Amino acid sequence: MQPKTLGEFVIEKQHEFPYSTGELSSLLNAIRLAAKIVNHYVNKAGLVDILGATGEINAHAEEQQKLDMLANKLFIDALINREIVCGIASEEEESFISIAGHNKDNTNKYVILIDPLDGSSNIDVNVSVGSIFSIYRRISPVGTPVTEADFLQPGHKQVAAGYVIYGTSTMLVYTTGHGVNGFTLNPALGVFYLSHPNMKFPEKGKIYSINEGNYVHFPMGIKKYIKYCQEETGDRPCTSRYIGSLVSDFHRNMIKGGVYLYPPTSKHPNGKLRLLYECNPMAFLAEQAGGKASDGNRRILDIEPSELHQRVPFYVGNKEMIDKIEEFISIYD
Ligand code: AHM
Ligand code: MG
Repeated sequence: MQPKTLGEFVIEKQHEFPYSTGELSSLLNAIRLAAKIVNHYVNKAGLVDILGATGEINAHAEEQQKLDMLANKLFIDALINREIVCGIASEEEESFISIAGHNKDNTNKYVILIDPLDGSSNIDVNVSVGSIFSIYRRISPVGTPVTEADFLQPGHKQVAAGYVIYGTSTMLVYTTGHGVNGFTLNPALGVFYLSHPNMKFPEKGKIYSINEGNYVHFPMGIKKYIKYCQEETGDRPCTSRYIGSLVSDFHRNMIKGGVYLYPPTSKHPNGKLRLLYECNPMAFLAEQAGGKASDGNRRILDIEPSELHQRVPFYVGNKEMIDKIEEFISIYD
């Protein structure tokens, strides 16, 4: 039997939301379209002039890559054109965009936060990158311009979250709080098919993913944890795998079992990853797949955000392994 398409799946699952008006389904369909458009360009990188840096610096004082900026524009355009959200915040934009402010008739109730192209240091070398999205119900009144508070909600309030991975194949993986499902793009047809239903972390994990080049700057608990992973005992030593692209590292670890770590370093004393665009959506997916996400002491999804581009230390993956990381942090830091 032909597997379900993403479009069919979204409609079939609409009943999981009581009083659903179909708005979230339409939004997921707009993301599906944006993902296909970005995929089209990512696949052409190298053939057209979209590799390299723009010469501009983004909201985080990092060099912007051309493909970063293009993906940002493509996502924002796809969402604005379909008039399906009332506000957008992007890792690449200084401030949020209020769509309700532009269009008085906009009665949409969802805001979306995106990291349009994550892992951008991998773009020029043909290694997997991804897009991440996170969706909330607005808290300000419908029909008025959105406010920053609509975006600064704790992660446990997310209505849906997911990522697109542009890898050996392109996949869209998402959750609406009823498990995690993965869809693979058939590039010949331009259709996503359900290929990974009900994704779960294996109970035991063996992979740890961390930029060990920063070792000397890690907190003592993390240094000790890495050594613990390398010891010849029980189900260890573990395997080290690090792509440097959160989406790809997370995706592999969810399928094979492992953890991703980005601790505080001297360069990034609060960690490098952004709570709203990267950590919250991945944490929601992780929990829905039986895993765990922590900043070392707290559940990521319980953190009350204070600013749009806030960074946090991030540990995500197999529950047992994250428990161990928290234990090491509590003992040594
Ligand atoms: P980006 O959003 O600028 O691409 O940065 C986020 C990325 C993650 O995908 C990745 O895991 C991490 O930064 C890699 O950082 P580093 O190069 O310091 O190891
Ligand atoms: Mg990113």
